Amino acid sequence: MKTHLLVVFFASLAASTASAQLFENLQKFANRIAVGDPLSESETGREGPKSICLEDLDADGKLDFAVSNLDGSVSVAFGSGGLAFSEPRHFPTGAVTLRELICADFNGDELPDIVTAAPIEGKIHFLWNEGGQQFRLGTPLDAWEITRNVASGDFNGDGHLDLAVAGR
Ligand SMILES: [Ca+2]
Ligand SMILES: [Ca+2]
Ligand SMILES: [Ca+2]
Repeated sequence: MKTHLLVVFFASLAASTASAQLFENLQKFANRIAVGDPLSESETGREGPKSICLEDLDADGKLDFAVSNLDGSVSVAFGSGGLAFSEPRHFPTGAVTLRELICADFNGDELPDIVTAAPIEGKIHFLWNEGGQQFRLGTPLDAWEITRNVASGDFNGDGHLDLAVAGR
């Protein structure tokens, strides 16, 4: 079964008309975008999104999104303005499955990278943003099993992003 993301914009909602506008938006924004690597569907039958980040990944001034999938892939769709997005591109990580992902510039080249947690292998995977809508799978970091959550921040104040990981 395909899993989709539904993009709904809430910015225009007013309290008194929230229900009606939400319904209208659900109709209007039924631009559901299939995610998950279709090549892995028959193999695992577990495609589906687990986590999403919003970021201008290709530096064109339009918001894009990346989704980590149950099938171990990361899907990236590039915004083309308004409600339109490109067909998602799928980047396998080699992980059996993924949980949380975040988008942030971890190598300081001003291009947001994608970091995601692989709970079964206990690894953190990096998709380095090479520009031009290209990502390169990096060497994973060893964490521990059931690593599900990741967060970023500059913990030691040296100007470089650090990574926090939560697992069992
Ligand atoms: Ca963009
Ligand atoms: Ca980067
Ligand atoms: Ca730091």
